[in-house]
Amino acid sequence: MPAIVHRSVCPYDCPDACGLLVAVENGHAISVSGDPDHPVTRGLLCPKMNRYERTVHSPRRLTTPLRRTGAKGEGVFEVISWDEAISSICSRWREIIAGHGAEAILPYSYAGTMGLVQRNAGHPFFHKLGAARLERTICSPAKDAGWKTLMGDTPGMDHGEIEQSDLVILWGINAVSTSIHAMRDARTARKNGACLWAIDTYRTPTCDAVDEAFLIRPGSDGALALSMLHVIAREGLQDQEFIAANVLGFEALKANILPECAPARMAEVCGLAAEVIERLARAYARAKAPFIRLGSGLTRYGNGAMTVRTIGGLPAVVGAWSKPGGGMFIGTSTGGAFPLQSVTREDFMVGTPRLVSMNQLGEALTELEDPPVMSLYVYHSNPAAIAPDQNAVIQGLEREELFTVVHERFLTDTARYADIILPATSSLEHADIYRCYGSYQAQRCGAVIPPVGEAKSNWEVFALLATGMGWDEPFFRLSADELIELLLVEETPWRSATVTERLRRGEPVMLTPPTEPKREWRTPSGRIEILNVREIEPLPRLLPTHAEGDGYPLRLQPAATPFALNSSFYEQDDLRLKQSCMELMMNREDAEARGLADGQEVTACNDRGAVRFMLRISERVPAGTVVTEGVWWREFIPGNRGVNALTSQRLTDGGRGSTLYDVTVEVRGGVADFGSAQSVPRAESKESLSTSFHASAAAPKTAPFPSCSSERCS
Ligand SMILES: Nc1nc2c(c(=O)[nH]1)N[C@H]1C(S)=C(S)[C@@H](COP(=O)(O)OP(=O)(O)OC[C@H]3O[C@@H](n4cnc5c(=O)[nH]c(N)nc54)[C@H](O)[C@@H]3O)O[C@H]1N2
Ligand SMILES: Nc1nc2c(c(=O)[nH]1)N[C@H]1C(S)=C(S)[C@@H](COP(=O)(O)OP(=O)(O)OC[C@H]3O[C@@H](n4cnc5c(=O)[nH]c(N)nc54)[C@H](O)[C@@H]3O)O[C@H]1N2
Ligand code: SF4
Ligand SMILES: [Mo]
Repeated sequence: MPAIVHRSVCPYDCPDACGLLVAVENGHAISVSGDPDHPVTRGLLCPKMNRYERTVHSPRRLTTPLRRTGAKGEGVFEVISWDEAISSICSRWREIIAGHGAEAILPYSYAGTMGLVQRNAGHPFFHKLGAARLERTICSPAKDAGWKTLMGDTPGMDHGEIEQSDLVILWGINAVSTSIHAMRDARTARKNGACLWAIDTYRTPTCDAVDEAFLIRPGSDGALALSMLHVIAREGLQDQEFIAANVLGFEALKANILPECAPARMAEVCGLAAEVIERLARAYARAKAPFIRLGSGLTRYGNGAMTVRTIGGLPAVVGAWSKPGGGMFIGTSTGGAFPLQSVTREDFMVGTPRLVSMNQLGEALTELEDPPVMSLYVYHSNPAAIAPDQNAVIQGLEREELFTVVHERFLTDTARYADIILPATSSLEHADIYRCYGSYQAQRCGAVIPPVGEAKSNWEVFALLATGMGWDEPFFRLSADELIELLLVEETPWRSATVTERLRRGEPVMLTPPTEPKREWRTPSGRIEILNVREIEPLPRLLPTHAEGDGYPLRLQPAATPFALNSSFYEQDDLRLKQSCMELMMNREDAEARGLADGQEVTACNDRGAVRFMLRISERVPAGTVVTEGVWWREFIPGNRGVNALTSQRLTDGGRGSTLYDVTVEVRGGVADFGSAQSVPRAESKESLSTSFHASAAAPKTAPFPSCSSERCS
C-alpha cells in the first residue's frame, strides 16, 4: 500500500508546536516533515523532529507492562499483562490509603507531551483519589512572575512584529537551538535592516548568528538592565510622553538608580565594561522600535523574577511599546482559549491536599513526614534525570518501601527505579489538541498509526486506573476525542465558530487574544507598574543569586543542546552521537590554572555531588564559567551521575521556580574522588549575600570576538 500523508503536531515542550506531515505505510510512520501550510512551521522542522519516526519506532520503545524483579535502579524486569499491572497498582494504593491516607501518593508529571488532553490526563484521577498535588514549576515560572509584577495580565505581543523592529535583542535565549522559528523571524528582521544582539553567558550558536554578542556573568542581567536604565535616566533618553501616560514609578526608580547603578559599578557585577554598557543603553534608547526577546535560562536563578522585572523596565521607559515592532516578548499565554477545567476537573478534588514542589522531589521523597511519600506515579517526565539535586532524588527512589510506577516510552533513568512500568504511546499513536507558547497558534490531531506494542496513552491509563479503583464516574469512560470536544464546545472570545470548525478538521489556526496586547495594560493601576506597592520589593533592584554564597569558584551552566530536548531524544543514536559525550566546556585560563588538558576526564563537584565529564577547552566560555549541554541519560555517561547531581532544590524569588542555572562548582582532573564534597577547597565565605554579589570573584573577561562594524549597529 502506498504511503498516506497525515497531519500531526509536534508534542514536545518547545515554543512552536510545529505542524507535521507524517507519511504512514502499513501502520508505520516512515517519514516526518514540516507542514508548509502551518503558519509558524512553514515547512521548517528542527533536527530533533526531522527523524521523529526513529523515536516512534525505536527498538528501545517499551512495549509491554513490566514488573521489577531486580534491585531498584538495576533495570531488571519481567513482562506482565495490563490487567496484572492495573490490579497490582490499585491494590497497593488501597493499602497505602488505608495506612497513610491518599496524600502519601504523589503524582509527578511535566511536559513529555504538551497536548491539552494527554498532558492533563492525570489531574481528574489524582483529584478524585485525594493524592498530594504537584506544583509544576520546573521550567520558568519566575519569568511569568516577573512579568506579572510589571505588566499584570497583559497578554504577550505578537512575535511576528519582530520583523518591523530595527534593534532585536535575543536576551538569554539560545534561539538557534531552542526556538528555531523565533530565530528565523529575527533573521528576517535583520534582512529588513535591524541590528541583532545576543546577551548570554557563553558564546552559543545564537551568538554566532547575530551582529554582536555580549557575554555577562550568570545571573547578573539585573545589573546590566539597571545600569542601562541609569544611563537612559541620566542622559534624559527616556520617552517622557509615553511614561506620563503609561508608566507608574519612573521617578521613584530614577531616584534609586542615580547614582546607585552607574555603569562603572554595575560593570563589576555583570562583567561588561562601563563603556559597553553606555553604548548599549544609548543604542537601545535611540532605536526606533527595539524588540527584546527574552529567554528562560536567565530566570532560573534566585533572582530570576526580579531580573525579568528589571529588563522589562527598558521598553517601558523608552516607550518601545508604542511603536510597531517594539516591545518585549516572553511568550504567549492562551489560558482562556479552551475551558481546561473540563479536562482537569478541579471539582473532583476533596479538600486541599498538600502541595509538593516538583523542584524539591528529593526532599519530598527523603524528608517528608505525616505522611511520608509512599507511592510515586511518574508520567511524561523523567525526574531522575531532569530534577535538581539528582543524588537526593535517587536516594528517594531507592527507598525500598516507596512504590514507584512509571508510565514511559523508554527505559529512562526514572523508569529503572520503577516497581511497575507501563508502556506509553507516542504522539503519533494518540489524539490531542495543542496550543503553544511562542505564538497564538493551535491545532488538533488524531492518532495516525496504531499503538506500538501494547502502549497506551496517558488518558487510557487513567481511565483503566479509575475502573481499577472501582469508580463508576462516567467522566472516566470518555474517549480522548470526546475530551477534545469538551474543550471545543464552549465558545470563547479567542476563537470564532469558523476557527473552532477548522480546529475540528485538524487545520492549524491562529487564536485571537481578547485584549489587544500593546494597547491596554492589564494591571490594577492600568499602567506598566515599575513601582508595584503590592510587592515586598516595590521597585526593581539588584538582587544576588543563590550561588553567590556557595563559595565554589566556577559558575556552572547546564544549557540546552540542539540535538535533544531536556532528557528527550537520547534514544536516537544519531542525535546523541552528534553531541559526542557529556562535555564540560571551560576557558583555557581556568583549565591552565588547574593543569587540565582538552579531552581529558574531569570531575566537577560541589556540596551536592560530583559528576564526571570530558573536558573541552573552549574560548566560547568566559573565564569563571563552565558549561555543559544536554540532560544525558545515565546509561550514556561515564560516571553514574548527570549534571543535575550538581544543581540545587532552592527556589526562585518569584513563582517558586527551579534555580537550575544558579550553581557553582570546582573542577579537578581525573575521576577525582572528592570523598565528602565538603572537603573541596572553597573560596572564603562571604559576609552577606548582597555585598558578596559585588565582591565576588573577578568578573569574566568577555570572550575576544570582534564587535560589529555594521552601520546598523552604531
Ligand atoms: N534543542 C532544544 N530545544 C529546546 C529545549 C532543549 O533542551 N533543547 N528545551 C525546551 C524547553 S523545556 C525550554 S524551557 C526552552 C528554553 O529555551 P531558552 O529560552 O533558550 O532557555 P535556555 O536554553 O534554558 O537558556 C537560554 C540561554 O540563556 C543563557 N543564560 C543562562 N543564564 C543566563 C544569564 O544569567 N543571563 C543571560 N543573559 N543568559 C543566560 C544560556 O546560556 C542559554 O544560551 O527551550 C525548549 N527548546
Ligand atoms: N540540567 C538541566 N536540567 C533541566 C533543564 C536543563 O536545561 N538543564 N531543563 C529544565 C526544563 S526547562 C524543563 S521544562 C524540564 C523538563 O523535564 P521533563 O518534562 O521531564 O522532560 P523530558 O526530559 O523531555 O522527559 C519527558 C519524558 O516523557 C516521556 N513521554 C513523552 N510523551 C509521553 C506520553 O505521551 N506519555 C508518557 N507517559 N510519557 C511520555 C518521554 O519519553 C520522556 O522520557 O527539565 C528541566 N531540567
Ligand atoms: S521541537 Fe520545536 S522546533 Fe522542533 S519540531 Fe517540535 S515544535 Fe518544532
Ligand atoms: Mo522548560
